[in-house]
Amino acid sequence: MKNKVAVIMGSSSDLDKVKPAINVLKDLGIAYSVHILSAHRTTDETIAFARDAHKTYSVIICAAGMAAHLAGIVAANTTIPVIGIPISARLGGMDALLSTVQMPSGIPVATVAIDGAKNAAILSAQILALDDNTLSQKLIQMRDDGRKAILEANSTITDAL
Ligand code: RP5
Repeated sequence: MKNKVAVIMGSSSDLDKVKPAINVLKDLGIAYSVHILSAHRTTDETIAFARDAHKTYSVIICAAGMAAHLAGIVAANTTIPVIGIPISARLGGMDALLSTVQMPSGIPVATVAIDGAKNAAILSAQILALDDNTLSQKLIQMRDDGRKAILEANSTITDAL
């Protein structure tokens, strides 16, 4: 499996909400590249990217807001896994959530929460970790760090209030 994730967003205005995904990929040492491509404004380029993606990437993360068709149009043009991040540009992100998650049968998009960029990167890492034991160990460590952070918060919350 090629150890590379493509992160695509529909507009440069999405970047701040996508950065947590990029930070996770960096922290886990996963090779990635970042792209701005729009389902509606660069349709031909987006489809061309998706059709060639299997040559370079193992997973594609697509972030878009409003009528968020980016993940869907990418998924329709590749068989590598596509993870969708609905971005909260308008309507609290419900518009993007439904546009991303409500795919017809046969063309799945693995959709994370509204602005759930971090989970998109973790899910992509879990896919890559299927045949990468080093990455798998890093994910186990990340889970353990999360567990310890909650236990630490639990042990101090009463005294803090
Ligand atoms: C979507 O429309 C983008 O993903 C962005 O979330 C939203 C607004 O885009 P801009 O008008 O800021 O370029 O396609």
